Amino acid sequence: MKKKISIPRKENKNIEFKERLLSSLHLKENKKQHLASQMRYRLEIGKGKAVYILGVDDKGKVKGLSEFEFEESLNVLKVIARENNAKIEKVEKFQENGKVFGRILITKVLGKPKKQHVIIATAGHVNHGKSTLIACLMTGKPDKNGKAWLYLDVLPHEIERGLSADLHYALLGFKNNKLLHFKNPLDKKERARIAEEADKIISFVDTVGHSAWLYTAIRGFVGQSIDYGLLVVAANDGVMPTTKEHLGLLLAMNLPIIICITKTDKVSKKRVEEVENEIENLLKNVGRVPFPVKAESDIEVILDKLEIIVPILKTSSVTLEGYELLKKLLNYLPQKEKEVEKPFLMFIDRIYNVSGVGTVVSGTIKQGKLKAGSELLLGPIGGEFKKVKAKSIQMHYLPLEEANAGLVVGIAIRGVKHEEIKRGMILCDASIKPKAVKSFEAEVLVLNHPTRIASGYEPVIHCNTIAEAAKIECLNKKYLKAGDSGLVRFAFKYSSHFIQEGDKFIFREGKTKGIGTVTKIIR
Ligand SMILES: Nc1nc2c(ncn2[C@@H]2O[C@H](COP(=O)(O)OP(=O)(O)OP(=O)(O)O)[C@@H](O)[C@H]2O)c(=O)[nH]1
Ligand SMILES: [Mg+2]
Repeated sequence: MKKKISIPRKENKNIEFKERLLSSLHLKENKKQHLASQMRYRLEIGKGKAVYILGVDDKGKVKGLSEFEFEESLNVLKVIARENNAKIEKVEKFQENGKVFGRILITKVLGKPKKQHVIIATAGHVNHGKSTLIACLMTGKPDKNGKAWLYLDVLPHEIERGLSADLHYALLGFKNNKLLHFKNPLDKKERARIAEEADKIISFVDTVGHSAWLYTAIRGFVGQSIDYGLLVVAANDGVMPTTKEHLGLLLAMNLPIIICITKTDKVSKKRVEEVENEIENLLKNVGRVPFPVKAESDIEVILDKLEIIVPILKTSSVTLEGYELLKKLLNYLPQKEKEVEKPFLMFIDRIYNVSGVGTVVSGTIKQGKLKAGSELLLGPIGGEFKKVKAKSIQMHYLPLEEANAGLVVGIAIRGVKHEEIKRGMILCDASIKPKAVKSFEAEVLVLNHPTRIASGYEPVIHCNTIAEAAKIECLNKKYLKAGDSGLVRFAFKYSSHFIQEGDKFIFREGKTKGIGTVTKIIR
């Protein structure tokens, strides 16, 4: 063991200080992913090499560890390195006053890394540039003629009116920290190639801003198991009613949020700052911390704090201002915890009839993993679950033999008629023993209501991909006003659905909005 070490005075570039790493804390899925992101960042800056100084605090002060603590920390680093397809190359151990500290060199391993996957839903007022932003990220080219949104809005009535009217899925792929650009985002072969080549995939769920389709936006936020919300605010209009409404919904789902001010090319610098202030005030009022991202080094600071901190970036799809920073942020965005070990479960979002393939259902895998060829259950169909077979699986047009929780997939199924399947039904492993639920109890919070909610009131419930009217019975209070919380019983009006204790949902009717958590299944 060496006696002396010259440790760098502070963290910078590819050097990271860590006082101590505990398996019980730092290997928990969320924490692990944050540390993995941080290492990914250090490795990129160090061109495949990162240096970790163990036993030293953030400020560079030597704290020292016991032999046991040092070995444990080293083991944690090993696991984190593996997440990044990297390994511990060299360990130098030093001693000071009977305590150990050390310098660990981590290097990238060549070969195919583990694929990372993140799902982001866009949010924001109509025409504020959600679809354009995604399209320009995909092509890497400025939107010179204002037509880039056509890569997302492909339905005839969307093209005609220039408005998004349904959810659209898009894909960004990073390989070795570089964004893989599309020649044509509509080309299915190109999509499949990028999905295959990328070591990090971002699936975008592009939602809609027009208030007439609020239910579709909610389906985007609630039904697709999303990891982050990307809220856009156009610099000319500033914060609009839908901006606030969508922000409220993302917060209700407890999602980390990224904000892009768009269309900065259209207004003066002063106006952009005004809008930035407006956004900052809005965030402070809802208990999140705004953080204007100005340089690459800002990204590193916020990566493990996105539950509270909201990065704000200034962008233009005409000049591509802000895109480099946005791409960096997206590349390092930590993957979220997924329940891969549980039995397979997916809520069906869309149903297609594909010629030559048959019935295909799509959605985001909520938990577990699926192997092509598996026997599954689908329903409830008239209160029952039917046996089906998953013939094949695709992700962004790329055929897969197996797919894990968090992936947006299309699954070709056999065993049930196309017309019998509805959005909101599930596809699951039989071990779940699913039951159809007609009635349940929930703890709710009323966000907005003009008067008072009493028993008999019938809002629409949005839970996973389910959207159906349900009758309320107030259990512990006679009435619920805006801002009130209480215990209620819901009874679906028409069908029964697969609902589980702990499920979060949004309920809504006209201007009324509330959130809830299922506390008890009644059936
Ligand atoms: N000048 C300028 N125009 C932009 C920018 N981003 C979007 N636009 C234009 O704004 C209009 C609306 O853009 P979209 O991307 O369709 O907006 P959206 O938010 O997806 O709209 P909905 O999905 O209908 O809610 C289009 O005409 C775009 O060309 C920008 O950064 N600068
Ligand atoms: Mg759009």
